[in-house]
Amino acid sequence: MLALTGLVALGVFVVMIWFAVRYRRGSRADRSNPPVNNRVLELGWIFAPLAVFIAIFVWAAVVYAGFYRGDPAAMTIYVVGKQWMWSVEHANGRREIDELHLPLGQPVRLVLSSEDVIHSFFVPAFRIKQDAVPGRYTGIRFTPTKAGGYGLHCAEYCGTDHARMGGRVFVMAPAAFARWLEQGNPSPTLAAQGFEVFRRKGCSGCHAANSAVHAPELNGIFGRTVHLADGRTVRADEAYLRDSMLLPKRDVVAGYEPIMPSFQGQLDEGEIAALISYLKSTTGKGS
Ligand code: HEC
Ligand SMILES: [Cu+2]
Repeated sequence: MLALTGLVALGVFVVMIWFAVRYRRGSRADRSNPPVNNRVLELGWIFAPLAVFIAIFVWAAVVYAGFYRGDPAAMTIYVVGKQWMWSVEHANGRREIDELHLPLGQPVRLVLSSEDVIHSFFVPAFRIKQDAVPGRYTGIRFTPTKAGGYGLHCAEYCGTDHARMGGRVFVMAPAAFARWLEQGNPSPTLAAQGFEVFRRKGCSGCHAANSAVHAPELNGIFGRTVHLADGRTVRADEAYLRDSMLLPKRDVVAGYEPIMPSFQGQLDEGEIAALISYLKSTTGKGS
């Protein structure tokens, strides 16, 4: 891109300066019979840039689509924005604030949410920027390709300390990352925390296999295709599972009564992430 735009700028300036000198007032240039029409030249300057711009568009669109494409090999990390910090939760239960450690060369997918207002997760060096929106999940996928420390910012004005909301992303060699992940981490895995929430909040009362209530079996739910009472089919991804807990009336599973209560306001973002991680673990698909 730099070479291309540099070349065009150079061409424009060379011709501009040359014309300015040659046709300056008082110069002896030949001004008789100036050409008024040159079809080849006109077609050229219409279609050459058009082709170049379309090629750049396709290139950019492929990169952009890659941010949102599913990738079974990607490691899922939950990121919650709140006034005014980023809180991060890894699958093994390790948490960090205003820092994000990543293994080199490993595809990662961030699942973003917000506790209050809209924030935007921005790592300029990675060219990634994704809004964290209250009430829903957003996600972005990328692969860190270079070890080092990089600036992390909030790119959506979110109140008094918006400018200070940020931190650093550290990309480490996989072995160093694995050590870091285990280091000083007394907490159980996210999935284990989710299992605990599942019992404590009474989900298991309805969803356990031996329950008297007619509720769907949730083992292996993640990634499954779900048929809904209104005829739609959806894929059970993070956003679907989240909505199933907070807005159960919206996507009622075919063959069941809409008796599940909403857990809106009763689960914080950490508990929701833990529950989803637990439901995923029953599929055997890891984090
Ligand atoms: C009162 C019983 C009850 C409780 C408590 C309950 N659920 Fe449900 N749940 C249901 C029923 C019935 C359905 C199916 C109808 C529907 O989709 O609303 C369902 C649907 C779901 C679905 C969608 C399942 C699918 O196959 O697509 C998920 C996910 C879910 N529940 C998770 C939970 C979680 C997590 C909790 C605890 C925070 C919980 N439920 C608590 C009864 C319950
Ligand atoms: Cu913010």
